[in-house]
Amino acid sequence: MVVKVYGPIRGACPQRVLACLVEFEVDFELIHVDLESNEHKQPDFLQKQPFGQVPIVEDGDFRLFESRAIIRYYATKYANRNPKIYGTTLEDKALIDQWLEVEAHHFNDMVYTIVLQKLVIPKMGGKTDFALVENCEKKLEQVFEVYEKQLSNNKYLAGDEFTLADLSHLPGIRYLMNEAGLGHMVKNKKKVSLWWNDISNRPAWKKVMLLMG
Ligand SMILES: N[C@@H](CCC(=O)N[C@@H](CS)C(=O)NCC(=O)O)C(=O)O
Repeated sequence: MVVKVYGPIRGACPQRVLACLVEFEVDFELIHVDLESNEHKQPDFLQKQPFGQVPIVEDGDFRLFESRAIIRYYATKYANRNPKIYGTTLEDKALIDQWLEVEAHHFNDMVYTIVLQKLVIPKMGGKTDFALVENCEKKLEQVFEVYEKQLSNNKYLAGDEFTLADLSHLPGIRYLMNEAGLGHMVKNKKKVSLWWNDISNRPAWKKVMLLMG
């Protein structure tokens, strides 16, 4: 069964899902959703995703939104293909979930606001709130300090295996390194930088990057 993934390939949240599907060798079809023409706010789309956001997956009759719920679903569904990516014990899973929550609430909240303020708002003719950007960059720096410490004692965020917690950071860090012009935040931290080099060189992520073109 080919999984349908709705979303633009450039979107960070769709990329999180694609990285996971490629890791698990799940066949998918990407269905482009044009955010610029507000396709995601039209009644047809809102019927599938009531908040008008991407991504959504359709797997036969089963439909799911929220990128982190989607990656947990596929990591559980295909656990036999890569058991370590979402842990094999209750405690491993709990630690992976802990770092997934850190990614969603400490890391992503800051990256999302920075990208919105620096890239999206000006494109729509609005003005960047530079004080807000500065505040987010300060908070993000603190997050990276925590990561530096964690990665000094562990190869990956949740231990010595690559997990969903690491995977979930790929799209956000890619934005920071590229469009947001904040690559120094990663490169200045020895362990974070090594970690990024490692996870961004995984064949699955490279395939997603090829799709992005
Ligand atoms: N928590 C959601 C966030 C989804 C989200 O913010 N998607 C963005 C693209 S990465 C979007 O649809 N933006 C357009 C909008 O919110 O109107 C998830 O992880 O799936």
